[in-house]
Amino acid sequence: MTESKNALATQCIHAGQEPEPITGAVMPPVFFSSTYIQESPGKHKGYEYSRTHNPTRTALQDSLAALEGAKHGFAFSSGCGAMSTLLMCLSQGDHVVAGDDLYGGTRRLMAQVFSRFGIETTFVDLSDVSNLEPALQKNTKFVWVETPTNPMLKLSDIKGLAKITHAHGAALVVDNTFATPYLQRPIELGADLVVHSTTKYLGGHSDVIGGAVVTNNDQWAEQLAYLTNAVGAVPGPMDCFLVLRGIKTLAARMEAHCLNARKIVDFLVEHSKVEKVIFPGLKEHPQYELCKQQMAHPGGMISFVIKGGLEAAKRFNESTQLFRCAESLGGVESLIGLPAVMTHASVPLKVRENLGIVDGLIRLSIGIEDPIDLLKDLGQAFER
Ligand code: P1T
Repeated sequence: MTESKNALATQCIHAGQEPEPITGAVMPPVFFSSTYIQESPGKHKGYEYSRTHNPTRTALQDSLAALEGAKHGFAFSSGCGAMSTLLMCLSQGDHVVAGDDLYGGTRRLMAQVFSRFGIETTFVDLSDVSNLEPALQKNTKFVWVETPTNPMLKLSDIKGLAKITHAHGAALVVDNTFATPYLQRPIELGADLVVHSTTKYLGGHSDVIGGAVVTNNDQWAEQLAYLTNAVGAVPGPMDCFLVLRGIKTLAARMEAHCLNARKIVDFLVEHSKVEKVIFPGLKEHPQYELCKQQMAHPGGMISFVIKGGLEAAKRFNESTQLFRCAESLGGVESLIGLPAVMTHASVPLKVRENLGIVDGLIRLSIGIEDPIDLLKDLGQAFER
């Protein structure tokens, strides 16, 4: 028998999702119980209280860990809840080096919230590995990147960063939300911890908010288990079920997102009203070669700069019909947004300007509709 070509597609459907032992239910049941009977005080079946453990959450955590090739998975109530809990593994006086282009809420968490507790973050462009060493301090505990980044789609060399991070005795955290384990497996490349907003491609249908952290490292897992319970940013069982259901079709959806994105990129690069297209699968992209090595496909996200600045960009966002103007990404439906005004409004203007998050920058999350309809929609919006 030949080897399977797409083992991950199978894992998406089966990993962590064993039939329920009592009834044989093929889908993991949604266990709404907040508490579990104890035969005698302290004697139970592994579940005592749903903040600590819940069987539907266990199924999701096992699935997420398997997909990322990790031993341990932890699910949270949102991507921000996952990141907050992970940052709480640090202590006052610890330091983080983070990529300079991050989801606005991630930067806000580090720069505005954790800084108040004495955890400082230095933001540097980690698409260039040589920028890491000078930013490291004696007290650096985490090196934290998104790759691809939100919204500039910069890539970081995970292997290269892991080497330097580990030589320094720190841990590499990779936010794999944009790529998903279907396109990129950071743990195999040396990352210690992988973060997700499961709200996005993993959930896949824009109907749930969730987050996750996975790791192969037993010590980090122990801390995360402790903090999951101590902090309590846990998802409800129905949310876990929705993410699990989304994961089942991840492979099929990602293939469609990627195919559609490629067609839309080809259209945009030719369009006279487009100043610049940012997509890691374009030869002009600074990390085009890295993309080919590190990712199975460049993904389903595209950023582009429209000619005419803020007014043109706003009008374009108002003019699309299939592309809904909304925050978020990674759902089956195509979304359009203006990072400077929406997802990255909390990033200081100077920082935005330095990063290239200009007023005319438009971010597209390419859905799985018929690509012809998506192209027609963009075409008519340009006409307007
Ligand atoms: O929204 P939440 O589930 O809390 O996840 C936060 C988050 C973390 N990491 C990345 C890379 C993200 O893009 C996000 C959330 N991003 C959006 C809502 C957005 O529209 O970009």
